[in-house]
Formats: sequence, structure tokens, C-alpha cells
Amino acid sequence: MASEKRIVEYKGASGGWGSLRGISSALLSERDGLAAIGELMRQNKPRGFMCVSCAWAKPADYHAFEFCENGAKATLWELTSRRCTPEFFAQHSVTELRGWADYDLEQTGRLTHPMRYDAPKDRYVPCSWDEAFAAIGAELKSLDPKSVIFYSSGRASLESSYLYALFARLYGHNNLPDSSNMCHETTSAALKKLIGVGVGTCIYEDLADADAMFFFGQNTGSNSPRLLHPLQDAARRGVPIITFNPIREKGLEVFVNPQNPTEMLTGKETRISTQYYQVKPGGDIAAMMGLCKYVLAADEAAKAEGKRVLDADFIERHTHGFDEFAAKVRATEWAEIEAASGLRRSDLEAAGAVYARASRVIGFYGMGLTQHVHGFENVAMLVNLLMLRGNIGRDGAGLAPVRGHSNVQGQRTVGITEKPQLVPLDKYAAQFGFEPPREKGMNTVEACEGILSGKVKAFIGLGGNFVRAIPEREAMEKAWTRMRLTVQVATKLNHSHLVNGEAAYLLPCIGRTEEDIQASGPQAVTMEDSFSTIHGSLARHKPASPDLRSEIAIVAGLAKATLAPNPKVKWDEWVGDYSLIRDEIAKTYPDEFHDLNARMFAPGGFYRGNKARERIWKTESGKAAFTTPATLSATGFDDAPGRYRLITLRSNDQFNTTIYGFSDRLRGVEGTRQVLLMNPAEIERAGLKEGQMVSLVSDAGDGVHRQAGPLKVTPFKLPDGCLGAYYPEMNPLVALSHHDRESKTPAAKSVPVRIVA
Ligand SMILES: Nc1nc2c(c(=O)[nH]1)N[C@H]1C(S)=C(S)[C@@H](COP(=O)(O)OP(=O)(O)OC[C@H]3O[C@@H](n4cnc5c(=O)[nH]c(N)nc54)[C@H](O)[C@@H]3O)O[C@H]1N2
Ligand SMILES: Nc1nc2c(c(=O)[nH]1)N[C@H]1C(S)=C(S)[C@@H](COP(=O)(O)OP(=O)(O)OC[C@H]3O[C@@H](n4cnc5c(=O)[nH]c(N)nc54)[C@H](O)[C@@H]3O)O[C@H]1N2
Ligand SMILES: [Mo]
Repeated sequence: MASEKRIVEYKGASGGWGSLRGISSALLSERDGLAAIGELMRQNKPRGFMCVSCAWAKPADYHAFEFCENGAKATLWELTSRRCTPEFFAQHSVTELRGWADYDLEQTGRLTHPMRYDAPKDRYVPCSWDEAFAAIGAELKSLDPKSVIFYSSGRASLESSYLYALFARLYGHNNLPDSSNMCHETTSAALKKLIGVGVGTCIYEDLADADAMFFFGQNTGSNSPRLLHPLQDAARRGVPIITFNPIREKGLEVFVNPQNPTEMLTGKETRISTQYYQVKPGGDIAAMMGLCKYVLAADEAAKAEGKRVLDADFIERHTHGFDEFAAKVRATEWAEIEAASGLRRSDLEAAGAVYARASRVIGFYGMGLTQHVHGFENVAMLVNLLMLRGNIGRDGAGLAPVRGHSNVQGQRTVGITEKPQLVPLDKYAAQFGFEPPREKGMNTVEACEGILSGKVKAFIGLGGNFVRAIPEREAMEKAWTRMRLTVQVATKLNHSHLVNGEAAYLLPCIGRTEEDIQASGPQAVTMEDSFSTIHGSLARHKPASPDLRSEIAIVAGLAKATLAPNPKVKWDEWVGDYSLIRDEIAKTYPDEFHDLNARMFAPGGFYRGNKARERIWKTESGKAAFTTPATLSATGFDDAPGRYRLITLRSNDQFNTTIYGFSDRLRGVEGTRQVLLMNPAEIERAGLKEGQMVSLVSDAGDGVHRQAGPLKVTPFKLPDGCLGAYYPEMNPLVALSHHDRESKTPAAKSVPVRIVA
């Protein structure tokens, strides 16, 4: 494993030769690397397969290599030649494997056989698919459906997600938490309430029309690198790009396009952000308050000359709540704004001036806004800011939440949600002849609470690594093993499979990069990207093992073993021909998915539409809402001596809980993930030395001891009062109660901690 540990400032740009080296080292570590290169050429192209990494758009005018360093790594990771076989499980007890690092578990390669936990042997042993389905079905039949959780991680296709949600409701619950609950749930909740749709309002073409772009807390270079191409185009057109982020992320500073030979040979860099502001974590409400304050003042000044800076017509016709909001902005002093944001008035005015001059502005954001106790207010402030100048529902402008998992947005669109009011239950009732449960189900935090209290008896995971991804890890791991049943559908072994319930099954599935042959021939699946655009995905690589099944076949197998037969619910036919599932999706969601089968391979995908983009507001009031924030700080706790705001970070060498390696190249952190990033003055104030090993403890004030470490103190350019360290290693520090007030998204970007030397 990683031996050399060093921290050096990365002098290169994002992209460039570094990204190619990242891909080639991933290729070289694979025996059949060359076959995998052939697959990469089909990635994100019409009639190819859609990347399993992030949800960024797949344009119609694609590049020769329409993949990035991290998309390539994700593909190669799935197409690995390593195998995690029954022989492996025979050699290692579950207790032993529980002590392995995430990295080492995933290095064992692809799961090959369905496995059952054998308690006396403390081992996973092989079982047949029929045995597994029958046993799980018998368990589920004996349990109260309301005590069972059906989790999904955002990779599953629209088809498998739709069937999974249908299974849950036929069985009798809405307990459908998904990874979105830890991610952009803040977006879904806030945008639904404020503008009537739970998703962003931009489409790909807007990127070419915008004349200013604002970035809040989204790390493009690592997490959605293909977005760097349109950003590079925008930068070259002279479009100002303004970034608010506590960390100076390389991808938002400079980029060398690895697809461009001249740039690669000359090393010609494009500067991405024209203005970069290192806002304090949790300081965005204040920063945006500053921008709004500038805009209102500029409007007052313009009025004197008979002009306006505000889009008064938009505000009048399309919104409510403006007067109260404007009064709050005027009453908020610059001194308060500077203190809460950590930014200077002059800087905020300079950014405000860019905003006020531009006529088409896109607001991009990621986890830096959503994962806070007042994440809702963060998103609401961005809505406020954009609405001041009518930047929603206009070409070249709008809200662009950059989604995480490749189909996380789509899962919500086809019914994976604990909120029954978001699902057309009457249509389900008519289509499948049953009475769907109407009671609200559990989201991720509520599922965790239920597992802790013993109310939840069984957990089915359609992908993901739940136990690693959630807060409060220690208490959760203990409670987890008290469950009666845990079932994990997965491609690779991870820690969540090893903290099993009394009865436990590991069901290995084929991945999206692999060929899926059923009764009617090769099958395609569909997904939705961040811009509400739907893409078909067709893979042809041979599956990792002949004993794998598709997620759809697994969901159907579980459902058939659990539910009474229903002539309208045709599991076998659906498994035989996925186009029949798409017909059902089109019936349940006709506006979005009519003619899904005919449209799914349209080059660049098809757009499923968005009412807010048309300025039709599906809100309670029929208008879009301004929100008057009750606080300027999103952290949800007060500053105190010795208390820091911890940002939990993703490196450039991981996909969530999957650790590809130990090189966070773009931040210059190499060889280790056990680092504590803090600025040099802060290191000195804390009486620490560079390189010293320390631990972090929770400062949530609830009396619970939570600890993580040891971590090496590492100087890094961060604002005062905050620390950076990696997710998922830091998850034991996050209290389960530390989440966004509205959506319950865990507040992983400002965790209150103390340092213990
Ligand atoms: N390679 C790779 N790609 C991925 C993933 C991955 O792990 N690896 N994960 C996928 C998933 S599921 C998701 S959700 C996305 C996540 O992608 P992002 O939304 O980019 O999420 P993070 O990397 O967690 O953090 C984003 C940024 O927020 C900044 N930040 C932290 N606190 C604040 C704050 O208070 N204010 C502001 N303005 N900024 C702040 C951090 O410095 C960081 O640059 O990426 C997806 N794509
Ligand atoms: N502290 C902190 N915590 C966080 C975050 C943070 O920024 N900070 N981020 C949060 C976010 S944004 C998210 S999305 C969650 C992520 O939470 P999850 O989605 O639960 O976690 P992943 O690591 O994406 O899941 C990886 C596993 O999925 C399985 N898998 C991969 N591909 C497939 C497939 O095609 N099918 C199936 N069935 N299984 C597959 C593999 O077994 C792999 O080990 O974590 C959240 N937790
Ligand atoms: Mo995510």
C-alpha cells in the first residue's frame, strides 16, 4: 500500500498530463487494461454506456474521449480482472475482514457468487440464487413491512429503481432512503418548495449562452471534470467565473485540456475562475447577502437615473416575499456580513458588480452548500440572488446543482422517495391494482435512528456502502448487527457487507459497463443526468462472472419470493425485456417519459422538461418564493475557543467510499489520507507543529465521545477557524443529529470538532 507520504503544493493545472498519468496508472495496474481501453472509447456516447461515475451531462457533440480521469478510473475499477470468490471468503472470517481498510476490501475485485452469512463459521458461504431469494422472501414475509428499509445508492438505472420502488410499495412501505439523502436532498427539498421543481433549471445549451457563472462549494476538477470543457470555452469567451470555496481548488483555477494536442504539448493553461473567494465554511448565506446588498444599492442608484438593476417585472409577476427579504438585506450591516463570510466588503462588492452587469447568470453549486445545518437557507439564498435579476427561466441562466451519483436524480424521478406526496400513487394503484401505502417513509437519518432504536429490523441495499457513508459510525455499527436481516446487492466487497445482521446475504450484480443479456436479447438501461436529460446505456463487455445477475433480475427475484402473485405485476416478462419496464415508467410518468423507448438513444439524450424553466411555478402559492434567512451562518453552532469547523473532503483519488489510491494530486496531498489540513497561523495558535500526529473529537455538545485519527498536521491554505480532513474516515465524528433542518442532509461540511494532541 501507499508508503511514500508527502505534501507538496501542486504546481500543475487540472486536466493536463497529470490526468493522463492518473488514467494510465489505473490501466497499468490492470491485467486486461487494453480491452478496457476499447470500452472507454464507448463511454458517454450514443449507443455506448453511460459513465458510472458522476451525473454530469453527456453532450450530443461529444469528444473522441468523452471521459475524464475519474470517469476512466470508475470504468476500470468496475472492469477489473481481480475477483472476490467463494475461496476468498473461505479463507477470511467476517470478523477479520471487518478490520480491513476500505481500499484493501475493494482491491479484492468483483464479487462472483451469491453468498450467505454462516454464523457458526463466521464466514460468507456460497448459496444458489434460488436459495437466497427463498430465504430472504421468507424473512421479509415474517416482518412488518414498516420495519424494513430499502436503501439505494444513486447508480441504479431508471428501470431497476422503478421496480425497486414498486416492490417497496407492493410490500407495504415508503422506506426508500437513498444516497441523495446525504447529498442533494437539500436541493430537492429547497427547490421543490421555492420554485416548484426539486431539480436544477439549466440545460446543456445554457452553458454556451451564459455571460457570468458563479460557483459555490463544488469541486469540478475532481468530481465532475467533464464540466471543465464548457468552463474552458466560457473562460475563453471572456465570461467571468466567480468562485466561493474555502479551498482554492485547482480545477476551478486552471485547466489544460487533455483532449487538445496543442495545449498538451505547449502546456498552455486556461484560467478558469476570474475571481476566487475563500469563504469560511458555512459563510455562504452571508456572502450572498453581501452580493444582494450590492445589487439593491446599485438598483437604488440606477433608479435615480430612471433605470433598474433589479428585474422588477420578474419580481412582480413571478415571485412573492421580496419586500420582506429586501428589508432584511438593507438592515444587515456590512460588518456582520464580513464577520460571517470571512470576506471583505470590497470583494463582495466586486463580485456583486459582475453579477449586476451580467444578463444571463448560472449559479452552480455542490456539497459546499447542501451539507450544512442551514443548507436549506444556503440554497434559498442562491435562489434569492438569481431571482433579483430574473435569472431563472431564461436561456443561459439558472440553477445548476451539480449532482453526484450518475443516476441519483433519475431515481427520484421514478419513485425512489420516502415522501409519498412526490409520487403519483393513484397511478400506481390503477396500473398495478393495489392500494399503495400513503404513510411517509424513513429517509437516511430516520432509518439510522430506527436502526439505533431497534425499530428497523431489516435493511436491503441496492448498491452503496451505507455504514461507511452515514454519520455516527460507531454507534451505528454496533446497532447494525442487531438487525434480523441485511441484504446487499453489490459489485464489490465493502465494509457495509461485513457488519451484517443475524441473517445476511451478499448478492453480486453485473455493472453498467457490462453486457446484460436476457430472454429477448441484449438489454439497455436508462439514466438521468444533472440537466434532467435522459440517456440510454448499452454495454458489451463480458460480465465479471457467469453467476452474476442484473439488478433488475435481483429486484424481481426478491419481489417474487416476497409478494403474492398479481397478474398486473409481470416480474418475469419485465426481466426478459426491459423495454416493457420502460413502457410502465412511461405510463406512470407520461409527461416526462412518454415514448421512452423511442427517445432513449437520441444523441445527447432527451430533455424531460422542467416547469420552473418555463416560469410555471408548481409551488403552493403558484409563484416562486424569496426566503428571508434567519441566520447568516449555515453551521448551526456558535464559534467557541478551541472549536473548529471541520470540512470533510473528497480526494481526487476516490469515488465516495471507494478509495482508488492515495494521491490527491490537485491539492498536493500524496501518499496518505490521514491528514489534518489547517492554515499555518492556525497551527501556531493551536500550539501544534507541522507533521505532529493528533486526533479530532466531536464538539457537538451532546456528551457523546466521538473520535477520529491519528491525523498528521499539515499546513494548507484554508480560512481561519476551520479544518479539512477526508471523508469517509471522518464520519465517526459526525453526530446523527447534525443535519440540515429541512431535508435532514447530514451537515458534513461544518462539523464541530476539537483537536487533541
Ligand atoms: N471523482 C469523484 N467524483 C465524484 C465523487 C467522488 O467521490 N469522486 N462523488 C460524487 C458524488 S456522490 C457527489 S455528491 C459529488 C460531490 O461533489 P462536490 O459537490 O464537489 O462535493 P465535495 O467534494 O464534497 O465538496 C465540494 C466543495 O465544497 C467546498 N466547501 C466545503 N464547505 C464549503 C462551504 O461552506 N461553502 C462553500 N462555498 N464551499 C465549501 C469544498 O472545499 C469542496 O471544494 O461528486 C460526485 N463525483
Ligand atoms: N462525512 C461525509 N459523509 C458523506 C459525504 C461527505 O461529503 N462527507 N458525502 C455523502 C454523499 S454526497 C453520498 S452520495 C454518500 C455515498 O454513499 P453510497 O452511495 O452509499 O456510497 P458509495 O461509496 O457511492 O457506494 C459504493 C459501493 O456501491 C457498490 N456498487 C458500485 N457500483 C454498483 C452497481 O452498479 N450496482 C450495485 N448494486 N452496487 C454497486 C459497490 O459495492 C461499492 O462498494 O456518502 C455521503 N456521506
Ligand atoms: Mo452524493
